[in-house]
Amino acid sequence: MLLELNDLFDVKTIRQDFPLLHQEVYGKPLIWLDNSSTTQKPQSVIDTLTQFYKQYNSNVHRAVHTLGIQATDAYEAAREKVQHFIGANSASEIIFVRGTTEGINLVAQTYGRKYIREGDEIILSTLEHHSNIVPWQMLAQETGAILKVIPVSDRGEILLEEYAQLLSSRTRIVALVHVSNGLGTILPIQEMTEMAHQYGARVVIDGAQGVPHLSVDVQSLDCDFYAFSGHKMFGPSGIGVLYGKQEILEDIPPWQGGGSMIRSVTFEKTTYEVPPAKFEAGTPSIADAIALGAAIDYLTNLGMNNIAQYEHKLTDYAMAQLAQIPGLRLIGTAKQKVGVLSFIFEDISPVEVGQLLALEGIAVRAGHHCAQPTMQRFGVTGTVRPSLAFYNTYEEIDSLVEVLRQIKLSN
Ligand code: 7TS
Repeated sequence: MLLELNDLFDVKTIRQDFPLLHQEVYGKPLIWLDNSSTTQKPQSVIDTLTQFYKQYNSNVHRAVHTLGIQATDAYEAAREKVQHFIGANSASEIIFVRGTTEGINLVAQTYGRKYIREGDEIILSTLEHHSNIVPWQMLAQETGAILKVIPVSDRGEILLEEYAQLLSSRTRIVALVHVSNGLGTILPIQEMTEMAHQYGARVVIDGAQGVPHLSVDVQSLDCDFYAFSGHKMFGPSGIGVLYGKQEILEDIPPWQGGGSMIRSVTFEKTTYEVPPAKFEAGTPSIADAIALGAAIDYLTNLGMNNIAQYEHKLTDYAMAQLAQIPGLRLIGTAKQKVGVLSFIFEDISPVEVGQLLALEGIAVRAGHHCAQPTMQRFGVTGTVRPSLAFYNTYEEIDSLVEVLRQIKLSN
């Protein structure tokens, strides 16, 4: 079976594209299992960044000279790559932001401020990252709106009947994570969006952990907004995307004011650009956006369906291996999940396990993963969280399991 998979998806060759993976830590080969925090970059992304600064560094949208035009063309070409990658209808629905966090704050501060009033309801799930909780809490505090939370099962799956009960004509926004960063659960976004739309609510998706692992099509999901981060999808940090439906982006006010987002300015009155420029005040992260385009080229070349298929098998293998370690409790066992392998040992703290793994060259995150309500639901303050990407191997899982067995034995 291993051979068949390797034929399909040649991980050994793929790993050659990631220079950082080939190093030792404490004399052991680095095993990068902290992909939900951030992913490593292929050479093509690194080269795209250097090439920009070496050959055509220039500001965008305001130059008449050659390099300025080159930079603008590359920046706008990256926008079109994002558009096609997530199946948006038009490039003007793609706003470059700093990351998922900024994307969600943008929606809360524009759509939210325009439409949310006292007594309106915003529905979230138990599985949200803090960046899809706090901006809504801040909005609720300002406006008098009420937050409602969808509970999850012991496996970490959304309880759809409970969600249906929470929806009403008072629901204005449903904000959901596509894939939980604490548990790996994939939410049934299409179905949940359809349910929300029956009540006229807008749906905001936190796609930070969706886009790196799944083939995403915003038009078939039919969500109103979808936010994600470049650094979690093999691109640079400091760049991310907010997708919004055209008619909504046209309707809502701008967020930050400044250069590039205006049509004309006088001291009496300013008129704004149309989207996406309306939401991109100031000089953007030009090189990072272009390099995000290179990451998308890389992913497209591998094929998101191939990636999802490989990761699915690797996840099943890892979950089965971890489940056999005595005293290990897996947290997050949804049927539909990506390779987030949260667990605890009842008698060793997650941070201690993380530190012991680090001494063996194995990088995982240990703690609450900025998802404290998720942790609380499972009665823990944190977990050890190995998280997979397509460049991880079966051998790396075997090493992880072996080290964990040793840690358990010697504690
Ligand atoms: N939403 C989810 C689901 C996330 O996993 C993260 C980051 C964010 C939003 C925020 O993304 P940012 O790029 O704006 O910071 N998650 C994690 C994590 O799981 N470990 O470190 C960061």
